[in-house]
Amino acid sequence: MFEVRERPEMVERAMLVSIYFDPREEVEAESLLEELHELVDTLGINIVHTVFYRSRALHKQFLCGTGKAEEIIALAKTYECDVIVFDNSLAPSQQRAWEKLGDVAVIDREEVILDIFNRRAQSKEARIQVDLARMQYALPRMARMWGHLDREGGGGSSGGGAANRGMGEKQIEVDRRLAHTRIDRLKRELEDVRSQRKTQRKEREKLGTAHAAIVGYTNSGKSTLLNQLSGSDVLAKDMLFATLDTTTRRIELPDGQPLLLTDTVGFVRNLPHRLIEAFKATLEEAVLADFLIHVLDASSPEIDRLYDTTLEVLEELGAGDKKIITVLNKHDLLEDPVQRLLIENRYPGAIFISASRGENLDTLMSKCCEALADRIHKAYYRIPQTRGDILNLLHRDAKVLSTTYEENDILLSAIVPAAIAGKLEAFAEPLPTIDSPL
Ligand SMILES: Nc1nc2c(ncn2[C@@H]2O[C@H](COP(=O)(O)OP(=O)(O)OP(=O)(O)O)[C@@H](O)[C@H]2O)c(=O)[nH]1
Ligand SMILES: [Mg+2]
Repeated sequence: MFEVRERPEMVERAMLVSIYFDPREEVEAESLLEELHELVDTLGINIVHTVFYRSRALHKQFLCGTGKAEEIIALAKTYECDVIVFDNSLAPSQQRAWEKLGDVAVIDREEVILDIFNRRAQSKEARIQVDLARMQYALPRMARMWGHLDREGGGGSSGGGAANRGMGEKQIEVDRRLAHTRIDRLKRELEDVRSQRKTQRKEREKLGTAHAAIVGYTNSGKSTLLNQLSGSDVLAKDMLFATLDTTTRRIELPDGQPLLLTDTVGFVRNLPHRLIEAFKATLEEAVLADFLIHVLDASSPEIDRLYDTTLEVLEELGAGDKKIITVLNKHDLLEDPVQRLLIENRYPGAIFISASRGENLDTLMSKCCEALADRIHKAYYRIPQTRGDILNLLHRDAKVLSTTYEENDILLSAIVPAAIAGKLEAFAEPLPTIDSPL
């Protein structure tokens, strides 16, 4: 693959840095730093030191003052770090300034997340989306490559610097153009993915089956829940961003109604906006579902922040006003009854469950039925004339719109309430697209 940036192939020893400015940000910054720790762990990089620092003012070049920046670089040298990872988001110029100052690779939270996504992406769709986000991230940072070229060239010979600089400039121009071309191509490919998804969705809509999406913070237990409810085996693992592809499974609700359940990509605080943008094709499933199941890790001390993050991302996706069933997962890990009570009060109407142990899932299923209670949809059926029972049911509980006969079958279009859709599903036909009787 065409790489726009040069990076050390193997980074092994990392130093984490978080700089905050307002004392009121301290608690949040600290918990974000802990999460960065987990994210970097996920990449298999050793963390040998951490700097958590409050700067009294925001400095343009290094975020903090030059003196502190030099101190941080000296620490990185002492600990023999080959990469400094900032929790703060760094502008391309800041990243360059730090790398120049320390002669060490410098990345930020966004790049860490992009790297994790890059490793996890498997399907073609996920690959395109991750590649697009990475290219867009890399583009304004391409001048960094410059530095590398420059250093390499300038190393031995004096006087060769200018020529090398010229080559570097030319190279960067070529790379930029290539990057733009690639971004355009990825965008086109993504459009194709979107239209394929649209077609698939239309097929589903024709059958009128209800659809719910499982959303929530990464590692909250979404895939485990889908697996438990549908008996499938989506990878569910104690790691961040185990799932990058949506998986849809069909389950049956207690009232007999079928429900399509989609597992989605987990969210994280400060999820790079461009990743949300890039993953829109995948995340659209959440926007278009009839309702959402929000899985929260009730055992996390950060539960409120996890909750807020998910709602913020949903808002950003345009799914902020969806009907949401909140489940408080991992209740088996909640030992303190006071804590449990606090959570219960904080999230009225939410259901404590354990996805891994399969506990209280029947309550969740009833809630799903309730969520669909007032759902009606148009459907089209082919019913053998011998099935008087089904015909009676339709005439009694649905609104029949049209009836035609075809050999021994009756073709019917009707507006059907969710409660009886399950019983009729075996007779459902795709809605005819031409000469629709509806
Ligand atoms: N104790 C306990 N652990 C659980 C429960 N549900 C899930 N887990 C564990 O939590 C971890 C994450 O589960 P996943 O289902 O992969 O989480 P996810 O939300 O799909 O995560 P991403 O795909 O990374 O967003 C796994 O190790 C699960 O075994 C639960 O009810 N109790
Ligand atoms: Mg998952």
